[in-house]
Amino acid sequence: MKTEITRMLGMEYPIIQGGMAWVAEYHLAASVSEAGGLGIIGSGGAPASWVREQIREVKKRTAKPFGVNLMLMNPEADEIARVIAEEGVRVVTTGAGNPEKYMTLWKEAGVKVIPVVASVALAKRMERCGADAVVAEGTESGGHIGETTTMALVPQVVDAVEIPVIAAGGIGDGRGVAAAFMLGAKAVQMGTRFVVAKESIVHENYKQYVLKAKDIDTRVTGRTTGHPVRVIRNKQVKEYLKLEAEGATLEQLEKLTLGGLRRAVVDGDVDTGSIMAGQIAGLIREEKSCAEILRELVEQAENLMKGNLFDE
Ligand code: TUI
Repeated sequence: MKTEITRMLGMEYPIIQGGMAWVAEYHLAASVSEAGGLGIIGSGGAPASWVREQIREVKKRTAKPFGVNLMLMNPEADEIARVIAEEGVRVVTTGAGNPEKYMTLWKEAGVKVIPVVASVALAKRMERCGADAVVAEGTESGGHIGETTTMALVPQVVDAVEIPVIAAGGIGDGRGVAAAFMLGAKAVQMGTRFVVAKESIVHENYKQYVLKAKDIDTRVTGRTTGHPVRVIRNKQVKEYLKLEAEGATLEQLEKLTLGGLRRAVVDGDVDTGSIMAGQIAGLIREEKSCAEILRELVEQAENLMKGNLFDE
């Protein structure tokens, strides 16, 4: 499955692991890269010193390419952008904003820049300022999301830009991978599938929530605050949505979610924590190693793309 993206980034398979805050640390990133995909360290809200350590830990574990995701609302985003350039990271993805101001720094350091976008407008703008590719992320995704579904967003972004497009949101197995290729994507990015990888350090309680989730179990909090975030429903989400419907202030709402992702991922507090996951959680039933996940994805997608679509 060689594509423009596997050639550009030097990995075996066109599969990129999402840069999930608190989840995408060096164990997961190194395992995905070592298995032939592209592992990503997720900076989330972490300090720049943490990101530097994580990069060095991945380098100790694999000689294969890996990337770093810069979450642009991070208060240390400027420092992290410099760490990425200094440490010779090959690929950077960005989320939750517009990374334009870091473009020159990264291009001069030879870093491939792949902004995550949720609209055609931002994809075009990113291409104009020198992005090497974009991830078009549909609203099925977990965490901070846009409005448009993957099915509708990906072909529209593909038609709007010349650079290669990577599809994300709602992809959980080889059928999703093949479908993304049919929409014109040159690779996929998957988050939820890797949350429950054997190598993922996510608390067991969190993994169980993902593994037991049904198709209708995610909710979007923060639609009224301008920061919509998809999570698996729990006690806290019920309370949040009730307050939001009653017109609570941003301050009241933020009190509920402050530190919520850490509580869920690290402490396993699945009652008051934020269990970020995509709508595809309902499809994911088993914990598997990154190597198994990648092998199955590729095998299933290749088989489908050979044209073995129908019963007879
Ligand atoms: O960034 C993500 N997903 C994330 S970031 C995150 S950390 C967080 N934690 C708690 C609360 C909120 C966030 C969790 N999940 N995905 C990429 C993504 N980017 N999705 C949507 C966007 C986006 C949205 C608007 C990108 C740019 C944008 O507008 C930029 C502009 O200036 O026009």
